[in-house]
Amino acid sequence: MLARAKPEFAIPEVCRNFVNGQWVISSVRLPVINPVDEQVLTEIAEADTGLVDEAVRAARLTFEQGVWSKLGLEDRQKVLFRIADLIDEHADELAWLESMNIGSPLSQCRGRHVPRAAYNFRFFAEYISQSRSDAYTQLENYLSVVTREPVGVAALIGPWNAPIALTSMKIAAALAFGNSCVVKPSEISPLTAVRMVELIRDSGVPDGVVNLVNGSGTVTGAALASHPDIDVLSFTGGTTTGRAIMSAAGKNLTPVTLELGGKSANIIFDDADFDRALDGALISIFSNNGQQCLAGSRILLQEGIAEKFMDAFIQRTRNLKIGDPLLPETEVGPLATKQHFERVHSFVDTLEADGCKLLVGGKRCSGFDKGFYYEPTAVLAPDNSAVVCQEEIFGPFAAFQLFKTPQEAWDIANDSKFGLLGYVWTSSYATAMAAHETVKSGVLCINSPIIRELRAPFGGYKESGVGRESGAACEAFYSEVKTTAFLTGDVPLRKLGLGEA
Ligand code: TXE
Repeated sequence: MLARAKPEFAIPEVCRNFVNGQWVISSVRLPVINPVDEQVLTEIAEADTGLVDEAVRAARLTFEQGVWSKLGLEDRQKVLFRIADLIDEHADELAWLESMNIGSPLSQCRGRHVPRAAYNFRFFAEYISQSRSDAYTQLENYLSVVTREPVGVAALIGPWNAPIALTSMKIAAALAFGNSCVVKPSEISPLTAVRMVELIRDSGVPDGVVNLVNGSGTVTGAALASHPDIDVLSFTGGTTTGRAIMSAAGKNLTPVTLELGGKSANIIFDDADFDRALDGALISIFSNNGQQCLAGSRILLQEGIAEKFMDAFIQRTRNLKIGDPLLPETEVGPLATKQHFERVHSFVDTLEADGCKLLVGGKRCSGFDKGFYYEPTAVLAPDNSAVVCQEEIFGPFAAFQLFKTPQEAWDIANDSKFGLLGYVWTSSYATAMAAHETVKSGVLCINSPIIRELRAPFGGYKESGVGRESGAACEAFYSEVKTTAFLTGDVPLRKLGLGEA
């Protein structure tokens, strides 16, 4: 067996708040639990309404002073590239912190999540150098110029399932377009956000431009979402929380983007490349311990390959290496929290009433005294009305269904309150085109697991979200557009008030 990564990096005794360039503690402490041994890993010092207000005021002040918002483009780019470089330099540490905190395999944190965080900063640094403005000359005697300005103060509320990859996207975009921000990581997973904010400070972002507040959703998150001096709010998390945040922000007419849950269909046709589709299905449901919004959690199989596919899938699922996420060979680690473990397991209770057959898993992993280890699970559902086909489980839990015709597959795929991703595996160009025209999801992958192209919008239809994230979508969200009309010719004006009284 390969050696467990040494605990060679430090975990802070308490995760503090970063407000106006100062690390600030508070008396209310919340524990952060290690999902492997269920012990307290560290604590967060919760920011109350007053501290959230201070953070917003610091962001506002720096924004108005222009220390970042008016910095020249090349200087801003240099800082963003420096952040990316620092993330790369500290990649081992960041991956270790992430893995310790949420239980995702270290190999996945180091191989995908942390490099993605660095790439987010590089991508937006490069993107802003290509920004363009529009000018309209069609109206005689006028030149109308459209320019973009930073919008102001951005509230960035992050999730726990892939904190560094997802929260860095928000910070990178907000900063790139010249904004100040207040970041609130999930109370479950603050470690990489705290470390990343230190690196952001070290890279030369002026004090007060990036602030961080730790705490629960109901105290810190709610104070931030309802703050009247926030200009935009970007959130990734659950649909129920998304509704609460949008309502709170709506009272102040604060625009929001919401990246919410999913119940994505992974549709596999008889003519698919069997081995690739099998690899893709396993990756889509078991990566990141199944805790990902983009999971292909409904696997729809055409009848001709269904039996062979399920057999192979079950076999590979049984072979998955479950264990300590710091071990290099681990493919599936523990779920992030006890509460989440219980929620995932609760779906097993729905199977009998819905006529579903448990194929593999469905229980706590044996062989672990401690830790939120859940057996990778697959069930066969008789139809799409089963609870496990409708609700986002957000764990290593796949629900198979069978179909005969492409139309049946599209109907099942679209029979969902969500619409984040779709996956289709086929060798038929016509079937791929039909999927493109029919599947109602914000992103569709043909013959591939998720590929996140940052230039292209990411986000969902229906209850999977509001708005999109990408270069252009973030530019639109994190900036205000201004149209300035210049008079260029001789235009006589109507003369009011010259008539007889
Ligand atoms: O996340 P929440 P939870 C889904 C998944 C999961 C479910 C619930 O199905 O089981 O959501 O997860 C902050 N005002 N996803 O409850 O509540 C909170 O502190 C302001 C999908 O753990 O959505 C945290 O920082 N903020 C997903 C953030 O919101 C509030 C990722 C996310 O927490 C708040 C995670 C409030 N009233 C879960 N309440 C994805 N889309 O990838 C909470 N928060």
